[in-house]
Amino acid sequence: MQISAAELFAARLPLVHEFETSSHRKAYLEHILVRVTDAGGAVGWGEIASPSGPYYCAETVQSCWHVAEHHLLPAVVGAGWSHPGEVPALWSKVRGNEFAKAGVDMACWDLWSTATGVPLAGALGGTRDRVVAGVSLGIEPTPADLVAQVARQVEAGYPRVKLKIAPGWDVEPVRAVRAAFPDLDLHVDANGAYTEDPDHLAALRGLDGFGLTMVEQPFAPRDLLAHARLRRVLRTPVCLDESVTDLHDLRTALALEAVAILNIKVSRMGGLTAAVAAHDLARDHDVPVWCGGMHEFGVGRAANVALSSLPGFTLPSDVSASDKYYARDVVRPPITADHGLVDVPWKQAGSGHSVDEEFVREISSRTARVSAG
Ligand code: OSB
Ligand code: MG
Repeated sequence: MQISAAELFAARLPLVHEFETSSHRKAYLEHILVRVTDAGGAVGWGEIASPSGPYYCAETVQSCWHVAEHHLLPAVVGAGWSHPGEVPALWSKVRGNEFAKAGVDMACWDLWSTATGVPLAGALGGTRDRVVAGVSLGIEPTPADLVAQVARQVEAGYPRVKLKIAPGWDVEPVRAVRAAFPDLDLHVDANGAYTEDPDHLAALRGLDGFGLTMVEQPFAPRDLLAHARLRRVLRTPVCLDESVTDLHDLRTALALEAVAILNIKVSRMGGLTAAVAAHDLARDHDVPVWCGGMHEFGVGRAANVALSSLPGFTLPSDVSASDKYYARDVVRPPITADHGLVDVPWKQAGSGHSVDEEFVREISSRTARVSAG
């Protein structure tokens, strides 16, 4: 396989409901869509779902654009490869920049599975027909607002809800949600906002009695030792997100016993190739995994669904329907959920969703093209 040209689109979609995390608040998202073509005219799409600012990780939309245009695509365009698993080796000299890598890696998987006529889920080693979807809810003005948001999602059929927490927004809102929904599969995600200060540890201990499925990324990404220590004092399983950006991180976390559950994000791991490898390693260590999201548009969302069909993804994934976030998605059909279940498209080659290219061009403020020669 040989990619003859690649295009980048900085595409913007408004969010149907503003989303607030421990670090910031947003009303629309701008993601970079990657379109690759081979000499035969086959097309593959990927999504660089970086947040705009460097708060979740060090990358930004601008840094991803730069790295994709000047470092990743020049390494890939014109190069020969026979399986997408070989693609990351083409940019092995580029350190970090996982979100940028993920979008290009994803486009190559989509191209290859489309061109060879296999469903993306099958190409990745998936086995499930349907994926259980969970939703992620941001910080709301009051606990009552949050309970109302949870009620909406439970009514929509989602069986698992994750709540963003931050110091000052933890025990009280979780108590309110738990009181309203005693049996709901509920977990919390702190995006690294806590430290081992006594106040913070008291709040984390205060969450331990609510029967949460996990507490996700309480401490800073590099602080694996604090996560290992917390595991020894909490009953609630500790899940890692930001801490694990590659297989080395995961091996270290496993050796330190800092991880009970792993959130695998295609973006954070640098692509589908790495995400599958992380799944395999976690599975070898009996660590359950689930697929996290970055509020992906349909391109990245479809890749998340395909990935979630692998056998180690035994916990609900953040693969809610497109319409939870966007009134109109960039793919046709959009991703839909029925009673919290998303069908894995096994009948079509590739991701099973085609990109509405006219719409993508309409919502893009910037494009770039890299071609061979
Ligand atoms: O930590 O999981 C996270 C969104 C932006 C940054 C970090 C996170 C998230 C989510 C998104 O929770 C969930 C989704 O895409 O459905
Ligand atoms: Mg998270």
